[in-house]
Amino acid sequence: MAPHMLFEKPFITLPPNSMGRDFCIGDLHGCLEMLNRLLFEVRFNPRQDRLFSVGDLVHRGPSSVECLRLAEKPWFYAVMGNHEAMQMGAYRGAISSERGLVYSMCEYFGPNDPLRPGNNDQARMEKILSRLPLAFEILLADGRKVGIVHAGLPNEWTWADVSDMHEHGSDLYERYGRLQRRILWDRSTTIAAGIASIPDIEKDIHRLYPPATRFEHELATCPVLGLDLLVSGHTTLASRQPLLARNRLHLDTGAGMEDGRLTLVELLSGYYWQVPDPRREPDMPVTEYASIPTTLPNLSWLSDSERAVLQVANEKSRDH
Ligand SMILES: [Mn+2]
Repeated sequence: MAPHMLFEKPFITLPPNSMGRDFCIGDLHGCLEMLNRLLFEVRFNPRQDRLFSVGDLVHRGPSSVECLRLAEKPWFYAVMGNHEAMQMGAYRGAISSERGLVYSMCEYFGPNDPLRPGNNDQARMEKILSRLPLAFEILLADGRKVGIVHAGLPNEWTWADVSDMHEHGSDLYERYGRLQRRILWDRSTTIAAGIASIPDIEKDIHRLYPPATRFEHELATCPVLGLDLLVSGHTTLASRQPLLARNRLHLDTGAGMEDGRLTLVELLSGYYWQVPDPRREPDMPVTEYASIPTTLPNLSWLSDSERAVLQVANEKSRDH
């Protein structure tokens, strides 16, 4: 592994699944019980079916370690999320400690959190983390090419840029380092689609987008070139429903938050299933839906002038 690479293999291609179905799950955030409920509902068969994850297996929910260990199973394929990257950072020393508690951006429960650096399973967890790729490319049985990344892909990058990550030379380090950060943290296309929430944006906006340029480049959600479908998580949908914006499927419906849901989608059919948090609904009733919503939510948090710019930009990009 090159010294600047966090990933053993940043990009992995997989052939069609000739035996069974392909599912994708939104940000898990330690919610193993909710996942198991969904897998039971769809009669998931680990000997035939595959389950893809958009990352963020850990933090918030009660079973982070168990969720991370799913990545050791032969039927489970997860990309790295920003929470896995932060956890890796914590293991490598990017943490602070105060009054016996360890802080990072990892949202620990306290000194007994099993993910706290120095706890028993650290070597095993680090090994799992180091093997998570940044992107999967899979073929569906109908020939469609699907990409999976954690946060998304800004308009200015194509899928060819992503697939080239594993072949870059050192002169491209800065370019691809930038791409890797965006794949883990980006919200530009979710802002453009109107689905990044106000707190999300306030958290990131000053870091990623200086106020003067806030919406200049990011108002249009363009299709990802080189793919039929890009699946990602990271930005929590306030509607608690997945959203298909152009060929970008957004799946983070807030698992780990008390009012959140976990979403499982079957990639070929577009059917999806949702389960609520057991703190709110202890029986965890599963709801099945036959197609993914494509309607953008209302953009009430934008000013009138910003909404007008958004509309024009999206109309322009429709011709791409
Ligand atoms: Mn997340």
